[in-house]
Amino acid sequence: RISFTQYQRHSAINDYLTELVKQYPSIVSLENIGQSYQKRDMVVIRISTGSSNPAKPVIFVDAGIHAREWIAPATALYLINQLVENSANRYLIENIDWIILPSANPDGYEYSWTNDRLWRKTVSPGTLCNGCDPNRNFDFHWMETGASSWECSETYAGSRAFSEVETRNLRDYILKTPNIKAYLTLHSYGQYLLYPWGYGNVLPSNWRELDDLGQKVNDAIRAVSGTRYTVGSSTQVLYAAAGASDDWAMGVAGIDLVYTIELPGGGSYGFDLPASRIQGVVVETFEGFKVYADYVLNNR
Ligand code: 0X9
Ligand code: ZN
Repeated sequence: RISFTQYQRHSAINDYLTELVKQYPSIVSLENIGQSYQKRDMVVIRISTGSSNPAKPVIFVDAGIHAREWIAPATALYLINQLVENSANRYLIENIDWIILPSANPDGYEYSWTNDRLWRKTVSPGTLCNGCDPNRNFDFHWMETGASSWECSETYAGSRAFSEVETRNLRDYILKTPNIKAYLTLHSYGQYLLYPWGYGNVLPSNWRELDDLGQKVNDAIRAVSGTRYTVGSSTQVLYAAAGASDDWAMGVAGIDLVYTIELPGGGSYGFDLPASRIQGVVVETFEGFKVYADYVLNNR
């Protein structure tokens, strides 16, 4: 079974998904959305009790866009675990379909296990340096702010928008999937609930709604553990950076509830949160997912 006392390799994540589809075929289905540059499978899990409602809302969650942010895939795995294996959470899948991509940059993730714990990017070969920051590679205000055209930079945006197969796979899957009402992308670290826009100091028309909902999520998380998040637009509370998946999900895919969740940090570098802290983070964050689900249910 799956453990939350340790981090999981990419293959163990996919093995768990395969195990779930065998054990719970009536509520779980898998789709391989394409392979990474090094031919690892990128697998999404759809969790649903099925429905007669053709417009059943979907919440899409991804994790692991940045390789070193190991707590993100762990949090996605716990969400999957709770939605599928804990019958007390049945109500969360009866009226909402969840689609979760727990490992969005598998090559980078594996490289952060085997070669460089602090690897952030993809691993596609360059001339001087390898890899591109997938969260600067999306085609919305690409390369305008907070991104680099130097391939050795940690925020290298790529030779062109969607130069990376991993970001193209994610793009194509989101664009072909109907009824996505919320897009949540898991990162670390810093305890931020970030909404668009991240490309510059402008706000989307529904920013008050995004702010209010973010505050509700923060309240729910704080109530379980005391952990406090800062809520705001990426540009206003963090920094401006264009070409990220969140801005693209809103600006191009047209999803209007969009958040980058920067989970808590720890360890020596912030990204290397000790495994002993996984349990606390995943449990408190699950309370936040419930708030998103309630909101989508009642307002979309
Ligand atoms: O810089 C990023 O890509 C994210 N922070 S991280 O430390 N995980 O790298 C923040 C992205 C926020 N969204 C936008 N700037 N659009
Ligand atoms: Zn990140």
